[in-house]
Amino acid sequence: MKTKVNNLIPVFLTILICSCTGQKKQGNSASGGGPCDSLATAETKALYFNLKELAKTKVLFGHQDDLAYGVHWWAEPGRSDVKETSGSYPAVYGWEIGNIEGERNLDSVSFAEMKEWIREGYERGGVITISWHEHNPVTGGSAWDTIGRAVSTIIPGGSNNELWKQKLDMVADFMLSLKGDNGELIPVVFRPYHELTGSWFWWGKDLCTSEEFIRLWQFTVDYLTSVRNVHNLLYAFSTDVFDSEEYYLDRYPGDDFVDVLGFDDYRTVSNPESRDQTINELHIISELGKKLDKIPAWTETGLASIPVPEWWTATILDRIKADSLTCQIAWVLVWRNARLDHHYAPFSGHPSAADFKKFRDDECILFEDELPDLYK
Ligand code: BMA
Repeated sequence: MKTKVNNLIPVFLTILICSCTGQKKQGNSASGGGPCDSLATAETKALYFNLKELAKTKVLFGHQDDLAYGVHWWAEPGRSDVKETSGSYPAVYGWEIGNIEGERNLDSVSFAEMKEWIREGYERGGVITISWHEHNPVTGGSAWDTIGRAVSTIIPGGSNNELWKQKLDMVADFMLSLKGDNGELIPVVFRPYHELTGSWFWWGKDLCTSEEFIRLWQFTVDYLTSVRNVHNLLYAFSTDVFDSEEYYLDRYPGDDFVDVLGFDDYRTVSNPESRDQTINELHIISELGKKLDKIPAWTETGLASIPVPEWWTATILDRIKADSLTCQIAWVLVWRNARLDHHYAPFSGHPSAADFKKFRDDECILFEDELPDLYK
């Protein structure tokens, strides 16, 4: 009798844990090679399959906040520093929803205008990806405020879990408000809790355990898909610089919770001597993409203010085209054109503009005007 009861305890505990944590998910299943949200909308599924396929031969170029402002302008309809120097809008538009509780994001971009720009870019065939530099939920400080071991407080069972659900509700409302001209939900590659291998954000490596990070990620995906029925998202996991598969996967939340394997790297592209390190990252991410059947992507990079006129072909293109594996990433995105001392794409008259045009003309690189229909 004792033995029998003992045998039942693990089963009972598993059921109890799963029902309390919501780990028994309806919506998430990576089976069949589709997105981890098995209820993803038709357009979201199409985007997933098209990006995975395109990654084998082409690399999409992306730019953060491209339509919102440039180095010398703010919120002017139709403008884009990338278009004004290359002739096309970027293929991927990065947006940011930190300060989701406000009217403007942490970089002062109005959420109402952002929704319009997202619709505009999507209607032209571009890809939308959204990052989330959310405030520290313990202190109310910025994403860079690492006080308070915040992750442990917002996961289920933590004192701020309800608060975090409210934030996720705001994220859900925002995502569900993104509609194309025909009323369909606009697919978004959502990239929360990025650069998790560094310790500069409150969700970073030294500020939570692996278990806590993974729990936060899984909770986020479960809450958005199963509780809020958000089905227009692909989920991008992105580390900072890395040098091995083991290091990259240390806090990987699992195949059922991730669609895009991303990494941010500003460091190795700033120095010609780090060429091999960038190439190593591209090899690992492309191989992992195949192994785990996910979309590999270079989710953030850039050289601040691009002081090297040939940086586009001599560094980025050179590394992406180093061999047949390095070019097998779905996209590469450079950061925002905030001001003269903080911009990552050229503007009219920029010393790197001519080289940027060469980069844009390479057969491997796709800008928006060269994109196939990604949503069918
Ligand atoms: C950082 C900088 C900050 C900005 C943040 C979120 O890399 O550009 O100025 O607030 O990204 O966009």
